[in-house]
Amino acid sequence: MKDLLEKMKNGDIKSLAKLISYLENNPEDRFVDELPSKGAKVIGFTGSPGAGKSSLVNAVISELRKEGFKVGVIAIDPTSPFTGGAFLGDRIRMKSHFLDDSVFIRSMGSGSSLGGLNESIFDVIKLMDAFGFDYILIETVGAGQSEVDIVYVSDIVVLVLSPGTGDEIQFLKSGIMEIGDIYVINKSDLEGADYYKSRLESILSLSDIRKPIIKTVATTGKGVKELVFEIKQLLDKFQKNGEIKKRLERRIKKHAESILVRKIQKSMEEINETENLSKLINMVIDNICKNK
Ligand SMILES: Nc1nc2c(ncn2[C@@H]2O[C@H](COP(=O)(O)OP(=O)(O)OP(=O)(O)O)[C@@H](O)[C@H]2O)c(=O)[nH]1
Ligand SMILES: [Mg+2]
Repeated sequence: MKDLLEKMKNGDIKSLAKLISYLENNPEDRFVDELPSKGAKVIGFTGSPGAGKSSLVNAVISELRKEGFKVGVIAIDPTSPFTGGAFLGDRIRMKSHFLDDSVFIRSMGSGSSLGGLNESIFDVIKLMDAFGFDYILIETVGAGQSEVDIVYVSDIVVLVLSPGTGDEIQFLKSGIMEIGDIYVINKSDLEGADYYKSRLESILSLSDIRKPIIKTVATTGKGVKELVFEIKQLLDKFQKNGEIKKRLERRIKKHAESILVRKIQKSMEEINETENLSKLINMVIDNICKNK
């Protein structure tokens, strides 16, 4: 383990991959907590299935690479039968970066305890940060709870929309609109993109939401430079006004919560007390303290 860590710190990407696998199987081992942060920026990409998240992440990687940044990518790999094909699609859309040593793409299963995200995502982010990636891009599944939970792991959330889908109404109802810090209207080469943008603006003004809206064509890279610029501007603003720190604290709390929930669930399975509520609670607490 020490060996792997040393190698990883020296930029060995295979050791990073091995450590991630180890962590996924041994969440109790907290060695990552000792690793110092190198200040990687975590950007979440969320939105409807097929909106173009993978294509956009791919284009953002290209833009960041042009500027010499190292980029780590986490693609949440859906285990649901409805979206089972998406993972392969994600990898195919990002394949132009497979031979680039400064880009590392990792898939992760979607979780059960923490909504749509796997608990180990927190540690994978820490490892990627310690490895020295400047940016860590996370793509969510595009359906369900992972959309909402992305907010707990990201410094900034990019919400990817596409014209003609009507999903903005759905997002508004489910609170997803609020978690987006930047809205992207992708597929803006399609007919109706301008109409979609003005409709979006009027819906947002009714809800008093004021966020940057950027039009992109992920497949050609159009608008992506502007998006990256906007991301950097916002990161800078959030750094100065304390928002990044607040979000990091929220991330740590959520991580602690997910570890505790898992411990509680495990204890519950081990204890056969069902008659007395207080006794059960005390036994679970004792058990957790004992197995700390
Ligand atoms: N015309 C057009 N097509 C696009 C654009 N961006 C992506 N697409 C296409 O839209 C389809 C879905 O793109 P993906 O990038 O896989 O979308 P996604 O949101 O990652 O999809 P899931 O991961 O399956 O939810 C693909 O056929 C892309 O080529 C765009 O800007 N314009
Ligand atoms: Mg995708």
